[in-house]
Amino acid sequence: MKNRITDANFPRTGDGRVYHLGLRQGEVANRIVTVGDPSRARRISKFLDASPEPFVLQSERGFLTITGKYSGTPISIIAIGMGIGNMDFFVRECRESLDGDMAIIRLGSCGSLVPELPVGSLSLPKACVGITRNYDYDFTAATTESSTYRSSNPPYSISRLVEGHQPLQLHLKEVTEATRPEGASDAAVRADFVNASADSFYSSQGRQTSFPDHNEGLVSELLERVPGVATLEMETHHLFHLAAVYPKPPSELPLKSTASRPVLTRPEGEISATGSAPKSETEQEHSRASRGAIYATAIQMIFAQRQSQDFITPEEVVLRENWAGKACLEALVKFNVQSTQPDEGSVWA
Ligand code: R1P
Repeated sequence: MKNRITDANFPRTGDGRVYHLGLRQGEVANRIVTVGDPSRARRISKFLDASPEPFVLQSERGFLTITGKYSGTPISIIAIGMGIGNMDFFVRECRESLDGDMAIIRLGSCGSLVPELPVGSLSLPKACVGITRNYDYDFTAATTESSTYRSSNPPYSISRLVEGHQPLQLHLKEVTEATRPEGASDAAVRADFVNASADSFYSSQGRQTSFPDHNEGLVSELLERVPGVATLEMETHHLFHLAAVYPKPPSELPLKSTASRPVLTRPEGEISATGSAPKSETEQEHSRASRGAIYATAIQMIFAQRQSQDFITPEEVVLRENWAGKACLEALVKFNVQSTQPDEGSVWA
């Protein structure tokens, strides 16, 4: 950390940069594609307009932001690494660096639990559950009875469902189908499955290691308890959860051709997103409303098939990252996000 931080509640540098992503207002756009892997972000950024030259910021904590324009519309591609914690930093710090609505698509990899999604397929989950390790369970216990998963103190907790933004999901599916490349003619593109996001790649995804994780029956339990669950990864549930607890977006799809919602403005004297955090509950509520809604969806590339044990090849990864990456950019720029971000002073101006 090189610069002095001015606020312990929501740490920022004196020039308005958030603590972990390193961004300040004007460096992140209202439309965002988020990925785990920085090389995936760089690959997708090749589709951005050449002018203005995309802005690139690698934060000290490893977050990579690339902001430019796609077909003339500002858009950011942000690599966040892995896990719930990093998704939390990403959503919160971007939200506080932007006014207006946000539309976020996570483009990630995942494992498949069902034959309908072989390696190389794409799944756009309609909803997610979270799977978390229960630290109050006695992991040193000798055995795990199958009934333990449904006991009052199970080793893992499976959350209730949270939905993504369905109009954005269906719009992205349509764009993905329309941009299918040669070489992927037989790849399934599904928008009818549920995803499970786990807090570990190993234990809470039912993988067996030398640790006593008491997870032998976890995947069967998940399939039994969550109708339509088909994929496992680590971040999408938290993205959907944070979007769902923000003021609700309208249920219809605000495509660019449709009438816009009125722009929410700040009252006289309210501080901007780069100022200190509001303190009272009313102020916080207003601050959320004035920032706008969060539209969130995801597109997942099946890298691993947990039944057949197949794993994707590097060539198949490149083809799918290019395909799905371009589809995310196309879908987002056709999405009528209410931006109150001024172009003036921004990196895309
Ligand atoms: C694990 O290998 C990582 O891959 C998946 C998981 O969610 C986890 O982050 O997603 P990404 O490919 O986007 O990182």
